[in-house]
Amino acid sequence: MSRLVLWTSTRTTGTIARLVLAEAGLDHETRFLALREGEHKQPDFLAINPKGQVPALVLPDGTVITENIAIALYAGLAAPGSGVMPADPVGMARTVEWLSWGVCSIVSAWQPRFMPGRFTAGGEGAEADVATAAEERAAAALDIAEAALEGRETLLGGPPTAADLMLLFITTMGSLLGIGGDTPNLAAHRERMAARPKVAAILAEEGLA
Ligand SMILES: N[C@@H](CCC(=O)N[C@@H](CS)C(=O)NCC(=O)O)C(=O)O
Repeated sequence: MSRLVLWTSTRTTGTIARLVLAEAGLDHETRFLALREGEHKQPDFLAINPKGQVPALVLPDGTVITENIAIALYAGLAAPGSGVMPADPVGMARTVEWLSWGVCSIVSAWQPRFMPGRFTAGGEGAEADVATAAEERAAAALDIAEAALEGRETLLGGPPTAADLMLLFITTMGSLLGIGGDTPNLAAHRERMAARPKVAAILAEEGLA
């Protein structure tokens, strides 16, 4: 294998890694798994990523990198001029700060919204309460990004980074599902990011345009 291989699934957090690799300009092959069919839990894929999750990036020497933040760091260092990960220490720290916010405060916070039964022992109305609380937590976190974008085109105020790509994914999914991401600055940010040619192509392919 001489190219990078990205294992992903459409309309999942694997899309973030797809966007990052594309904007980094790293030559790679994209392989899709059907999560609904459980392909990510089959032995062949578990041998690649024992977590049974996408994204997973396989390097030509067989090294496997999982977790969006790690993949973004790899892409930034492998394609230093691309800007997906700023080279200055503060810029890099800020980018990782936003990436971590995206994974922990939004993507993870949303999970109980979609599978409330996994987060409560039950009782009348418990699942609805869990789902509502999840949505409220994520909405409060999205307000942080809305405020940060006041008077700025990107989260760091400079060229777009991996953090902006993650935010684009979050607000695209949030808007699609009606659970946030449509406040003025977030909507304008999404529109700007979605107009980038490589981003637009991926969003169109995944039915997210
Ligand atoms: N912390 C991971 C999250 C990865 C993740 O949750 N992937 C989901 C797709 S949205 C997945 O593969 N879920 C299948 C499962 O956990 O069974 C990251 O940021 O990459």
